[in-house]
Amino acid sequence: MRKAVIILPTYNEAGAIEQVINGIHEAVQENKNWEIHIIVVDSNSQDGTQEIVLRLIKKFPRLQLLQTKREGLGRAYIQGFQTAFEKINPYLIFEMDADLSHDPNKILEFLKKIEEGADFVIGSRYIKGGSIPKDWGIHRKIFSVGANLVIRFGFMKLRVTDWTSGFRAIKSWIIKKATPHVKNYSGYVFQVAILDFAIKNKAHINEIPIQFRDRVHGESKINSIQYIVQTFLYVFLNSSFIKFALVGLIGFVIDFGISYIFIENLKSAVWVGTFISSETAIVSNFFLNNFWSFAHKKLDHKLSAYLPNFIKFNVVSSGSILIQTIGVQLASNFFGRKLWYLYKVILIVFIIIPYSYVLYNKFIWKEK
Ligand SMILES: Nc1nc2c(ncn2[C@@H]2O[C@H](COP(=O)(O)OP(=O)(O)OP(=O)(O)O)[C@@H](O)[C@H]2O)c(=O)[nH]1
Ligand SMILES: [Mg+2]
Repeated sequence: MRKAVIILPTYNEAGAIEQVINGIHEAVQENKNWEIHIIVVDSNSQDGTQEIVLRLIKKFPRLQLLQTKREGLGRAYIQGFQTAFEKINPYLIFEMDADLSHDPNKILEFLKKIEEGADFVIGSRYIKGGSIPKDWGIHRKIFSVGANLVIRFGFMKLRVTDWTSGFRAIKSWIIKKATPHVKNYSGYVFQVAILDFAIKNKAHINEIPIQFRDRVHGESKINSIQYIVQTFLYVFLNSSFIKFALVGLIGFVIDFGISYIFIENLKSAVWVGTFISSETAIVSNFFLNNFWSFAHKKLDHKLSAYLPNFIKFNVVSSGSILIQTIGVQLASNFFGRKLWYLYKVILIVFIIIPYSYVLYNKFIWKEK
């Protein structure tokens, strides 16, 4: 029988924790394939949460309590994972809120997805069948839906719909591998970091719908402003797509700057200035992408890897130039040439950026 550990982080959840633990036991008792343990990671609650858990431990032999300092949700999870590995050595770990927002009856559905081959199952509020509470205020809805959209588009990983969900089943190998990366994220952003790491390490991700219920007891621990800032910063610093777009912008400045120097200051022929500047921008883009945007898949340090890929990069870049040239000309013919710069911006944002990002990922910085 495979072992799974459900980690329940708690801070002042005395009003809910007993019902959560009872609910989990009821929900999983039918299952024959998994030996299920629970670790409550309590960060020094002052409302009697620990006393309730200690009483329940007498009834449930597979329930444990880990007492920690209050250092944020991410820290609590990391400590919970470590205890799980040391004491139980499970095949699978669940993350689950302890405030009754997550329905224990979904646990078997998560397990089924794992049995079918998933490595990382997310309980999603944003796929068909999933939901957020209807009575959430407009601010909270916008915050939750908006944050997920920013993350999805920021990483250009549209198929994962719920990045911030705290109801998940993750295979232990992923958590072990991810620990050095995520251990610095002590707050809620930890959830985004571990999922990003799992995707970059080719974990098989799957989602099941969950209906998120509002907490009935106790108070929210989330600090929204801190959470938004940390999450956006994380996406900004870790997204290949955003780095790739910035590299494009740097390339544009280099291209324009060198052209200007050659054509205006040195009075060279226009084609000479244009050729030198665009090729310099291509070379700089190639290396910035290799060592920064796509650093996690950078090319082998050999001429035989660099040369053909550099040629492909030139072909893709020439394609961009061709698309722009033809596109801006055609649009000008149809709509008049006055707004040529607008056509150019639209083409770059909606065609050139996606076109080159997809081709780079497919042909140059491939998944290894
Ligand atoms: N151990 C520990 N648990 C925490 C900490 N912060 C939050 N939690 C727990 O993590 C879970 C999720 O936190 P919540 O405050 O419910 O956050 P949320 O679900 O995003 O927001 P609401 O449900 O609206 O309050 C709950 O079980 C909390 O008790 C912490 O610093 N340490
Ligand atoms: Mg909650």
